[in-house]
Amino acid sequence: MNAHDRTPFSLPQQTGWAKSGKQPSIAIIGAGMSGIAAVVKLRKAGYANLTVYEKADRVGGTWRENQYPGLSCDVPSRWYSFSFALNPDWNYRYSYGPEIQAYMEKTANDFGVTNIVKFNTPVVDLTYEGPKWRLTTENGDITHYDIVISATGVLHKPAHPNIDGLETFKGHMFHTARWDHSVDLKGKRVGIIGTGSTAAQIIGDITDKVGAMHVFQRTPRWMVPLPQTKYKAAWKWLMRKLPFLQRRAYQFYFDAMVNHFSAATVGNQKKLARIQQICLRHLKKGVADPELRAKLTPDYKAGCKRLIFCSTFYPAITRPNAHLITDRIARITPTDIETEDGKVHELDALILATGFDPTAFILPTKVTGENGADLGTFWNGAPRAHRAVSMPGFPNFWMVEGPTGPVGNLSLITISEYQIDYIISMLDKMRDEGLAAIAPRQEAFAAYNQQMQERVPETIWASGGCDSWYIDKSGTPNLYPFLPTKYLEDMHAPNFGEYRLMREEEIANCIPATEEKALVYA
Ligand code: NA7
Repeated sequence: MNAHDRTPFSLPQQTGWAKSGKQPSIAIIGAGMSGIAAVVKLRKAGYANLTVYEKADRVGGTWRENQYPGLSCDVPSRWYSFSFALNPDWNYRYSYGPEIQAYMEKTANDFGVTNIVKFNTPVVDLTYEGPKWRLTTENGDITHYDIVISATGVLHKPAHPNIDGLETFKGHMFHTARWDHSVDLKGKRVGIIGTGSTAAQIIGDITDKVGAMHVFQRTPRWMVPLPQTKYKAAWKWLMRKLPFLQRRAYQFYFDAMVNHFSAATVGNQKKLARIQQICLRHLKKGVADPELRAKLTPDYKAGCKRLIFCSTFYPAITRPNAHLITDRIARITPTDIETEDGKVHELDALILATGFDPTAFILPTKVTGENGADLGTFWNGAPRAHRAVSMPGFPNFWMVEGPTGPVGNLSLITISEYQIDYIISMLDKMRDEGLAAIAPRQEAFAAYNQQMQERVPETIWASGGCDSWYIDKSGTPNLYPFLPTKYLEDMHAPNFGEYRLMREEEIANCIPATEEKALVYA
């Protein structure tokens, strides 16, 4: 069956939640892009008993949280769209943050998602009481669900640098994901630590407005120019009148990014060399001063760290008020940053563009699976999942954008949608066969991850000679090492042999009952 075409919900006369004559109760954690897509797709598939928990007061996830100047998406808008809500009205080929946030909110409203979200309600604890999950919110409310879907996103926990004296700084200081809009940076001496995608966009946007921009670079980055275009009204009209053009455009960008950038990162040396040439040409064209250019030239291969798509950084860093500092930071004092060469850089404001904890996923929510297994301990700083969506020992717990899924220069919306379809296939299986729980088999999980582990050395993330946030405590990149199209094909047709398909009797036999469980099922 095509995973995108679902039959309406029907009740089989078997065991499990289906037998009770009810729909499964499903908790979705997170009202960002993945959470919105999950609600829309689950409903379309006939699963309507849905509750979304959101820690903040609005939908949008990363697009709600990140509000820094210059914020934009480096994946083309026509692909960075929900397949069920293509948008003829995108204003730019690469959308800016506020427009994407507005699109997220509009989609959530149009598809009736917003009204089932419990806002300002962080989930602090999830405990498996087979076959249900006990969900506890920060304010102490407890509810039991048949299914939990974690849609918390990947990069949401800001990483703060461990630099001597950081906390003593007396000027304005904030992480890029917690932008302080009350601070007017106009004319100020601004420092920024980090030169990733976020920093590049900020530097490109604000350098001409601030007094001085001090960029503290630990590692230079490869940058591809971003071919930005503003769409004309006539083009939007055409897209609206001929929706197949939107689908064509979606597919065009999908193919272009996967065939070039993804192919390069997973081992196509020719394409990789071509990307490096593009970056070098961009750098040469953008930075005339050989000394500055040398400082901005990475000593590792393009694609090893996530490629930056940005055309505003080089014009900004070459401005007279911009200063690229490559000496290591020695310490931070109340008024300045001192570098190891002994120089003192006085600052009014300090921006921490130091990225995120990529190993958090749903953590710090405490997740306890079968027999008391703790998810944080199970991952131990190197998160792994079966097909990026589930873990052995955590039945009926599914992740969207979980560990080892394809990320990088691609539309995560597409990946999320396939993962949600896959999860729906699992629910259909439960419904059709009256199952009480599903979890991946330990051996299937191990074999899947072993296969990835063996392929990883061929990727540029492992062989490119760099350190990056892709590499976790295991010392290897925590990424899908094949072409994303392979992942999507595999996700299209689940192999149920990889899973423990459990009936209620089996669960009662292996899960220790708790007092609360006794109450719930009394
Ligand atoms: P990134 O890509 O993780 O970049 C973080 C930057 O901060 C990077 O340049 C780091 O240098 C630098 N950094 C981190 N810690 C320190 C310390 N202690 N001292 C100096 N410099 C430091 O985060 P972004 O927010 O730019 O991008 C995150 C993702 O968001 C991006 O990949 C897209 O998917 C969207 P390093 O390179 O480690 O030497």
